[in-house]
Amino acid sequence: MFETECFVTPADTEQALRSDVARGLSRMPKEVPPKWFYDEKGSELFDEITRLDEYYPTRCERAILTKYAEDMAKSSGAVTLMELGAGSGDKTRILLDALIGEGTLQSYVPVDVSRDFLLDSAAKIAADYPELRIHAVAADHDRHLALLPDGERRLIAFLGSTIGNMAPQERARFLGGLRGIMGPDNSLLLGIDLVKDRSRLVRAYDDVRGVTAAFNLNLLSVLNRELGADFDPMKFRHVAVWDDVHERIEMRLRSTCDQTVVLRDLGLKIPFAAAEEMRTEISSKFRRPGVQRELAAAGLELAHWWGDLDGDYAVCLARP
Ligand code: AVJ
Repeated sequence: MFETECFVTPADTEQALRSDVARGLSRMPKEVPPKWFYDEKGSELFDEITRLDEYYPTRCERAILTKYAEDMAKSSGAVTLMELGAGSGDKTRILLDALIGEGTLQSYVPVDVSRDFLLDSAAKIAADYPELRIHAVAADHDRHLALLPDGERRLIAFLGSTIGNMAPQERARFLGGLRGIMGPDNSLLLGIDLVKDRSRLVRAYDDVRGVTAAFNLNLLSVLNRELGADFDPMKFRHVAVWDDVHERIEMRLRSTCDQTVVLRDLGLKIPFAAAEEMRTEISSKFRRPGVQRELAAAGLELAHWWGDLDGDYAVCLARP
């Protein structure tokens, strides 16, 4: 079996949702953070997205890990692998196998904000890697970095280019927080989606089958269920646009008419004008010099960069 530690509670999660939504819907433009996409339906839809032809990041990252995992293992020499956003899938296993093959790995610390998903992932890994010490931690990497267990020669993996969901200031705070918990023998492995042809980027977030549209609209069902809201998904449209200034995809939900939405549990009545858009996610895309600068500003040195042949995606290793 495996150890578990829990820093997020249902009450804590509910409070975080309430304050995120109350604050976000009072902003102009309105916005709701993407962390709330991932209820059970949202997680299933995201899994489906990762298999779409248009959505290249997952398969690009998997191919890079498959090709260079041994180099990553040699470069890190990790005794502990900590994964922010616990996988149970093939990418986690590629890293575990390479680190075990290097003869250094002793423990795996999956970290995820969803306790159920975390325990399910950890159980699957524990079954397949009985020799590993597994310490599953239910925590929110936005708030609990300093509480995470320490680890000698630790490799912290933050894959999927999920760092792209953060705006620059948030990234600076997050990278600074990571630097704050990294000892001199720790390293950071980051998945990085790169700037590319605008039409490919938009298609990756607005697929022809409408899976991403369903993923985006599912957020309204989450808010209806968790906050007693009366969003009508038929009165919103999925929008994915490329913001050339900030070099990021933005996903939004556009109101099709003048309407008012009641969020009973927050005591709010929120007006939406026809064509008004509520932002639900940013997915920043990166260039290597910019990544180097952001890591350096956080006190981290870009030590390795493993890219795919088409220049679509990269996985990099950074050290204090
Ligand atoms: C899981 C956050 C990396 O931003 O590409 C996929 C989520 N959103 N399709 C991303 C997502 C729309 C994904 N991350």
